[in-house]
Amino acid sequence: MRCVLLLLLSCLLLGASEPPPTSDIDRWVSFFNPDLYALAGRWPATPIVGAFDAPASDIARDTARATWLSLAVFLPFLVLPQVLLVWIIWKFRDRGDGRRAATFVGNHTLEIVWTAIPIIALVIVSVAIWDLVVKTELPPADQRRDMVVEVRGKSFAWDYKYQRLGGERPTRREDQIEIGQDVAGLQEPLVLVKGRRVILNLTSNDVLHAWWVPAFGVKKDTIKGRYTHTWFTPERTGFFKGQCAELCGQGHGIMLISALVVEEPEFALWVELQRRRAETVRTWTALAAREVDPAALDAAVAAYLERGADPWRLFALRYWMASNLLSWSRRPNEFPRDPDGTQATWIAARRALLEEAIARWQARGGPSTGS
Ligand SMILES: [Cu+2]
Repeated sequence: MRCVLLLLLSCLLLGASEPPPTSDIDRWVSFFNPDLYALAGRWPATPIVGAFDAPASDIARDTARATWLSLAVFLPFLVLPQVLLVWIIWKFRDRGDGRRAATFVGNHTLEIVWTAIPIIALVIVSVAIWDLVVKTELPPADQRRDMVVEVRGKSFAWDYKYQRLGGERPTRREDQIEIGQDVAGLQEPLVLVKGRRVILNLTSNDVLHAWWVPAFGVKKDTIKGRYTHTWFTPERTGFFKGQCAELCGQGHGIMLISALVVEEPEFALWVELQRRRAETVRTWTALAAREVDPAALDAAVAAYLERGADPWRLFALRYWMASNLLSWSRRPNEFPRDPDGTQATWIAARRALLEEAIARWQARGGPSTGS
């Protein structure tokens, strides 16, 4: 009865009508962090795209449009003089008939024309991009429903703190999620909601960095000791890559950024997973040991489940162990290989150990026999 009530409560909280996707752990791990599946080797394989070909935010869309307009207006200024130059060189070439080149000094009409035309071009572009300039320089007036994230650059990774999740629900203290690098030190993606404006407050722990995701159309320096700000509204779901855009040291080239834009129900699921994450650390410590001690694993699983064994908590435990194992297995130098095993079999074996520990806990009768 208690489990059913907890499940109903979870469903209400999540706005979902279905039980948690317990049987589909791998799909959700890959959904929330595609980089973990991107490559069998060390480096994430998803490319950085989207500045002009597939903008994914309001700012990026407007920036792409402004860039194409500028190009269309200013390209003739690049092309026309070159065409004229080639034509004049050919037309007035030395024909060997002794004619001398004519010289001119000053032509007011010509000077007025070649001053006026660029001014008109600049005015056309300025008028067209005025709204975008204002939008990117002035903070949004009404931020009550916005997501607010603190972005912290450090050599050579990014930490994120969700100061506000945004949307209709007020953000509770436990919802102030902090993410950054996972158990294996791999950069975690920033997770955003389609259609929900996000305000980034950026700073740095050390040197200058710059948070740049081309598909969102924003690039902002992070500076130690002060905050810079930028904002945009993601308009497409998907996985978008970027990277540090301020030369910051030896690891600058691998200071990658990934951002995942999801719909509201998936974001609610992600929040629920994050809220339970810290509680899974003990189980992970037991499961990641070179030699798993079944007693220690049983104790860790019991400690976690005794605080609540509803399907969402079980889902969160399985999710984080699957995610951690996958990430951990991508450390080729430190990966604890079985003598004759592969990473996949190692992952499967560890997940089987977890399932056995859960089964033993359930066989013991759950919370009532745990104490
Ligand atoms: Cu850098």
